[in-house]
Amino acid sequence: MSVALIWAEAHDRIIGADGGIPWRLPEDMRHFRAQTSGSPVVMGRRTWDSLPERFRPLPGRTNIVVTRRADWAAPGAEVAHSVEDALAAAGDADTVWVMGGAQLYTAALPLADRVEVTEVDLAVDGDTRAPQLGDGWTAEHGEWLTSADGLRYRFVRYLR
Ligand code: NAP
Ligand code: VY7
Repeated sequence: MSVALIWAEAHDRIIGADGGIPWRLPEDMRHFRAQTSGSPVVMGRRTWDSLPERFRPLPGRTNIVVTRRADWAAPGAEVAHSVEDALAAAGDADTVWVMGGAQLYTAALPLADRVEVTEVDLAVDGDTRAPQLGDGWTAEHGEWLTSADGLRYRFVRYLR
């Protein structure tokens, strides 16, 4: 099984603010949906809470939520109490996607062989940052693109 991480980051690796994502980039949401469709997704409980209710669970994917709370449950969510439990819940899927947030990325990074980063060319305040990948990764950089709103972004794939 491949363990893949996927996030979108602004300048200074900012990925979140006040429990949400501090920009709107529909092109990235489509990229996220296309990448993860048909595969299990693993997320931290705060990221589950950040999804608008009408998108929970994310359709077409087994949604596995990691929490330390013994009594936590939500309709459409499979509960796991560690990253290892979450990967076991993913069964024999080819790829399991860790979709955030920062706590989950940090916990899953040692197990990951692939990271899909959307770089957003935006300086924005936030309170949550993506982890630094460290050495040993090979990067493939996509071309810079411009969204319908005028925001510049590109897709970068890291493999090891
Ligand atoms: P998070 O990683 O989504 O969730 C943290 C929670 O996960 C913890 O409070 C705990 O839940 C549980 N948890 C963490 N580590 C655990 C472990 N080892 N074992 C068991 N449970 C564990 O939270 P976050 O780091 O604060 O990230 C949320 C922010 O990131 C939001 O602003 C969100 O919008 C943003 N985000 C951005 C992107 C992006 O691509 N830009 C993607 C996803 C999320 P309990 O408290 O229930 O025990
Ligand atoms: C998380 C949403 C958040 C707010 C409103 C709608 C990359 C992203 C994430 C996480 C962007 C989100 C959504 C978007 C996905 C839709 C459902 C509605 C779907 C990540 N690169 N970008 N993120 N949804 N982990 N990595 O926007 O979701 O997939 O069906």
